[in-house]
Amino acid sequence: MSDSSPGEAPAQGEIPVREVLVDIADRVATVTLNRPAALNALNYAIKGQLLATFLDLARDRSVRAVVLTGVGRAFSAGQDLRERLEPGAPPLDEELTLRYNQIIRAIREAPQPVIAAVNGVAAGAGASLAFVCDLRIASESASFVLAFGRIGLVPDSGATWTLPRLVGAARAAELALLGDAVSASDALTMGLVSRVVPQEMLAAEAATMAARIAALAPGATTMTKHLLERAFDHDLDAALAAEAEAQGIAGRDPDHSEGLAAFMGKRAPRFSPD
Ligand code: LHQ
Repeated sequence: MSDSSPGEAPAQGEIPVREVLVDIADRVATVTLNRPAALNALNYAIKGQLLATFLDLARDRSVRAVVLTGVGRAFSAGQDLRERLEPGAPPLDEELTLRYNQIIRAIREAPQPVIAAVNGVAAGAGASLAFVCDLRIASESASFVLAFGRIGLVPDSGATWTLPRLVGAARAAELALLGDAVSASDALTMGLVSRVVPQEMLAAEAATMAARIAALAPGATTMTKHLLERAFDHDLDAALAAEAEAQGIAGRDPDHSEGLAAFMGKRAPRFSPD
């Protein structure tokens, strides 16, 4: 367990033996990338721990929201490029299939909404990680860099799928092909993030957002996440049908009765108490 917050070093006295720190409190999991000396570049250890963490969290129904962030001045600089130069480094298609793609799917398929609290630069697959989250908030010092082209690669880890959905085809093409850094304020303008806050406010902002989500009815929240994911793949008829099916399930959930009772009683609802 760690008390570290976005952009802050682990608590004094704590030995940062893990590349991914996980703190669970009040139904919220905070997952923190912890290789600050390498700008949280993604090596085998961090990728393995990140996948294991999200698979574990998916099974933990007491966790209702997840915050993903980084220690230090970066969210993540993407693939650890030094690791790519090691003898025996696997081919990139294998690396993606065995590691990155599984992490991306685990975040996407997680029952909990995942909030990226982008505390600094997010480059390459580090940007892709942020893009696949359900919500993105950024500190004023955050930036996004589609750095793939600079090293002769294509955007990966879902970025060719997520980015056009987030910012539209024209901006996605410019970001992917030119690879210019996008500042936090430009990211806000183009809808790549939904909020920008001063660095010192990022942890509190993410925690408040996560706590609000954690207080909602979990079944409906999970279904809302997954309905929104399908928004750009469905036609209207399919979306209406999917909403009706999900609403049928939500309507039979005791949390709906609790919500109605709370409204009528002019009190706050107590959804799915543990
Ligand atoms: C790093 C890295 C890094 C190792 C900074 N690795 N050490 C690729 C292949 C395989 C499969 C799947 O997918 C992918 C997708 C990708 O992610 S491709 C894109 C990989 N990432 C990049 O190309 C970004 C490389 N980094 C940068 O361009 C810069 O470092 C950024 C713009 C992130 C930050 O710039 P600065 O603020 O000027 O920091 P810096 O460059 O001085 O870096 C600080 C340290 O972090 C430095 O180490 P050192 O020992 O010299 O202090 C860097 O070497 C290290 N670092 N990124 N990806």
